[in-house]
Amino acid sequence: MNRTKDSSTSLRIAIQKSGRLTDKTVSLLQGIGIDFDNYKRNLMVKTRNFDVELLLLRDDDIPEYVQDGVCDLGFVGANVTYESRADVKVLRGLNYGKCRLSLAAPKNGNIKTPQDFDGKTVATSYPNLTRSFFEEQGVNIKIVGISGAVEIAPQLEVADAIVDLVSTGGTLRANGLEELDTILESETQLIQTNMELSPGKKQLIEKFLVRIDGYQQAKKSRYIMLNAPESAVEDIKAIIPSMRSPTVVPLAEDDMVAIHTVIPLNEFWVVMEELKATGASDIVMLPIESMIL
Ligand code: PRT
Ligand code: ZN
Repeated sequence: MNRTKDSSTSLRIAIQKSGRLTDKTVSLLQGIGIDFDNYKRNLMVKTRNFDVELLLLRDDDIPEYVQDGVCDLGFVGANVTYESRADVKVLRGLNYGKCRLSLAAPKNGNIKTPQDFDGKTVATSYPNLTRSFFEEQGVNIKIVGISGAVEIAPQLEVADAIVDLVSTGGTLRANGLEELDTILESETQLIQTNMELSPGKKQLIEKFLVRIDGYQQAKKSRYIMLNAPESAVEDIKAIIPSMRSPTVVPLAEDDMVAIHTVIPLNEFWVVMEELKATGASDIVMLPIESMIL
């Protein structure tokens, strides 16, 4: 079946109106050059310089809006998309809004493994993911659907244990619960409708993805500049895990050069220490706005 719902040429993108994902999603969109304002007051905003309309929604509604083609793309947590079972394509994992959907039970109780859940009552806002997990384990549970404050359910004796999102684990600890196993590792994803899109929209999505990839790469990288004796250049090249060969520029001072290159952020401190040992000095690290490879 060739389902089509493609009345306009602008890409329509769903983002969370107000919540944990909003600021980072808005920063990402602005970081890839999509210009808009008033997103806090309106449900739909037009962008100025890219043919995109943003629809501001509750996160729970996003997978379905994308599935039905009301929106072409959406930014939403994997936890929400997988729980919804919406028929959508995942285009990118976006490395923010990270959390995990975990099993937890009272610390001083006798539930310690998924098998110990057999015959127990489990409170969760994620009944579908919870049911599938326990079915796969061959464990019989009763689910109590709760939409908020799931972690107090055991204290209220509404349930024996819970399945909920965890990021630092602070909420579980504060409620005397122990994390036992993980059902899903989640992050914000860019999802796309499976409805047939016009060639114009497909092209826009391609452009959009190139920008997102550049933005993501830039976030993980730093531009570094340093001065060094010319005699150390070969040693320095061996240390720097550069994308390509670094730029080496002679300095006015005799036998000194400036070296510029890009390195992965997570290698900066180790690389910096090794560089200093070669005689490098004046090492400067700068964030990068975007990077098109
Ligand atoms: O109003 P709307 O429906 O749009 O928003 P919401 O209230 O349903 O969701 P929101 O804004 O709270 O979260 C949006 C998304 O952020 C989630 O769907 C996840 O993908 C992601 N995310 C990342 C989290 C967390 N981390 C998180 N820690 N969502 C919720 N939590 C909650 C969790 O439910 C628990 O109550 O934080 C508490 C645990 O946190 P820690 O740090 O104490 O472990
Ligand atoms: Zn929600």
